[in-house]
Amino acid sequence: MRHRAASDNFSRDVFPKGASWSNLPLHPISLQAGTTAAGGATTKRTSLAPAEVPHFDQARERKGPLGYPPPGERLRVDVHIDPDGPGTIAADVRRGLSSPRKRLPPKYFYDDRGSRLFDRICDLPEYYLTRTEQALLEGVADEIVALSRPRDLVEFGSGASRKTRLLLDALERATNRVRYLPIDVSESMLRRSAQALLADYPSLRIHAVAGDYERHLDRLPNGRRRLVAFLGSTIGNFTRSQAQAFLTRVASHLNTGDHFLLGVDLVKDTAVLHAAYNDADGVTAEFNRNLLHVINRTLDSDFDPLAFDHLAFFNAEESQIEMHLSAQHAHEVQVRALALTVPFEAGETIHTEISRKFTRAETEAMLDRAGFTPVRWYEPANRYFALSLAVRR
Ligand code: SAH
Ligand code: AVI
Repeated sequence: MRHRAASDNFSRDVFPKGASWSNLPLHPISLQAGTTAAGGATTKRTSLAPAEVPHFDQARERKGPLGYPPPGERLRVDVHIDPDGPGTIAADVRRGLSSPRKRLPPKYFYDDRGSRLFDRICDLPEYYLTRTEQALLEGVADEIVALSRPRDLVEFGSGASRKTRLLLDALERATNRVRYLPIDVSESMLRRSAQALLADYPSLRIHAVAGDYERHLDRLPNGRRRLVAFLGSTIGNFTRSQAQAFLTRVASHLNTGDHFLLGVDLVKDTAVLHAAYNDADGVTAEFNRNLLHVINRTLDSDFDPLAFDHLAFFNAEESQIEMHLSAQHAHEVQVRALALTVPFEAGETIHTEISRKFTRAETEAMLDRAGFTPVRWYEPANRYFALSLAVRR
């Protein structure tokens, strides 16, 4: 089979040729995505209890030309996104924009356009995180596979599943066949990435979950030896207490001996951090403003995203990059779906994201408190980024 070289630029496949952040289409938000799965894959919109979720092993297989079932039969997508349910965009926006210090949760960056913008960020020269983690993983994926020997590879916030490929390649080298279980709030990116993986890995089976990993962990089918990957330092987008609670919840869904692979961005020179979140091409600024496009479309509001400046700086006390959107002038925004008027003073900000930067001691203590025993710590010579492999006690 064809192995995609680690240096291959996967984003070229995901991000259309000739596109730039300024001409990316504003597609309908994935929270209201359609009902048809590409490639004939099974789509379930209903919530299934774990016990009801059939495993692929039980499915009848029709062999494709390579002796494997065709891609459509190797993909299942469960959709657990309910735009009207609790903890969703309407409730979060009402709470966040009514608060004296306005804030919005970062998970709403990732409609289709936001996911593509993030994928673009991953290739920016200033955004060292992706390429550092990728290079690290290239060197250690075989050892991670040997230590964890998974039957299921679970991934939280899988996005374009770029780095996943390094794990899948290592699994193939070890003739360790797995089922891949990505969970991501961006249904369109989840489907696009799954299709690309199915094409490149003819024996891979994917059971994707479009949902919120803060709310839908119980929707992941269970019962097999797992390697759970949470890459890209996405854990840094949680506050300290949210991260601890999340890891504890993850551990409670795992069995003794299951492994957890966590990517964390490390504390470093402020200028390097600052550049990573203030790139010269303004892609991060557009990613930040995309949140307002998402709210406009989803909640019928009239934000002018260009009336807000992108602000990103390192808060050393909290060891976190903070992203804000700062109103250029005093004005009011109507959020019609919520019958809400939101006043802004000139210079008033909406806090859109934190991106915490970690140390080894902090990361391992956090994993330990959650019920994991750290088994390996991998970091490159420049100590920009680390991978922590831990096992559920
Ligand atoms: N893991 C990839 C992508 C990181 S970007 C990488 O390392 O490059 C963060 C990803 O997490 C996005 O794909 C976003 O859609 C997803 N995400 C953010 N919040 C989420 C949530 N609450 N539940 C599920 N997915 C979420
Ligand atoms: C997904 N997450 C880890 C990214 C980060 O670095 O915090 C999101 C991002 N925000 C701005 N640039 C990238």
